[in-house]
Amino acid sequence: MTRILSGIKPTGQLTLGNYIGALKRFKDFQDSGEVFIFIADLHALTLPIDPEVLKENSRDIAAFYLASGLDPKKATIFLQSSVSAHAELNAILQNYLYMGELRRMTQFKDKSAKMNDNQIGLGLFAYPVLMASDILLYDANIVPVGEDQIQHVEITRDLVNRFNHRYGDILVMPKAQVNKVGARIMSLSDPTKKMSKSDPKGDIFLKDDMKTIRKKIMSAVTDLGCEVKYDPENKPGISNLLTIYAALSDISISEAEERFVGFRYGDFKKAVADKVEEILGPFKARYEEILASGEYLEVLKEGAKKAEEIANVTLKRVQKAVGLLPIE
Ligand code: ATP
Ligand code: LTN
Repeated sequence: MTRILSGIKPTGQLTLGNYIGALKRFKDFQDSGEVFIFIADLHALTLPIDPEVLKENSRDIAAFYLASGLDPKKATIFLQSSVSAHAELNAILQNYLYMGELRRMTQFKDKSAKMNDNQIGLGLFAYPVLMASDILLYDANIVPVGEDQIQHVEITRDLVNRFNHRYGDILVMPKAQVNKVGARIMSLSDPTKKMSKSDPKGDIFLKDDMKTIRKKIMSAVTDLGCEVKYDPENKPGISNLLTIYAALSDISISEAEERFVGFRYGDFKKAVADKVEEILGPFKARYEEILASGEYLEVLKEGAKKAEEIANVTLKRVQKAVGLLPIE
């Protein structure tokens, strides 16, 4: 059976970009494969974060996972830090990715750009090693992510080739899978930049109230001209809104374009706001309920048990392959 794995790091409040690029899609896999969805809390430590904020963000993501339609009977939902095999595999795999290739990672370059060497933690630099460990522990075949994470899955693939070449057929080759529509949602205030939870300008947060969300959409930056047309180069603002509408309606960009022929920008924005409200309204209500009930705690406990069983099998296989002496 196909294994699907993905995670979100609890570094900040989740955005509409996280919802469209990742969260919304996870449930689609749970009837056709074995799904592992986790909260990448160890990854959240790669940049300074307040402990209380980290805890709150982690709870939020757990509740958002359940609100998105993930069913804990079908999908294994867990915290990265509660399965120690992630850290143990990391300790082995860090020897099979090299400084030169890690230094070329776009995420590392972006996040470290404004820091000097005495501020950049080793974890930020070695981020892809832990991410590779997350993926490889579960023999994942498919990794659904937004566009920005493709590079990290690619370096995981390089690692698999290198490792298997040396030790035989030990690790399973994963593949990134990105959305056809909405792999990169842009900021509403600067549509040339990714909507990102750690750079919250022009973001729609999933925890914003509906009124605020509508206001943000109505004041989104648009472009010269008056035609609602998909043209990311010349009309990045309108193209971004069209992408949001199409992704949330599960239609193609050209179908979305057809719906808005002859619309003024203002009316088009109102239709986008209505669509966002139609989808996020019930989703947010479910999230509130789940958070208040505390049911996510039991889900995370059960998830950790199931995840651990599978992860430990892979860990043993890797330990044996590299020559760590088995004593059982
Ligand atoms: P940070 O700002 O802390 O780097 P982020 O908002 O980029 O965070 P991640 O935790 O890195 O969020 O991403 C969770 C998932 O959401 C990943 O699969 C990522 O590719 C996806 N994602 C993040 N931002 C967007 C976006 N703007 N459009 C589409 N997908 C996105
Ligand atoms: N790096 C990812 C979060 C993440 C992840 C993973 C995604 C950590 N480990 C394994 C997929 C598979 C991010 O920033 N979104």
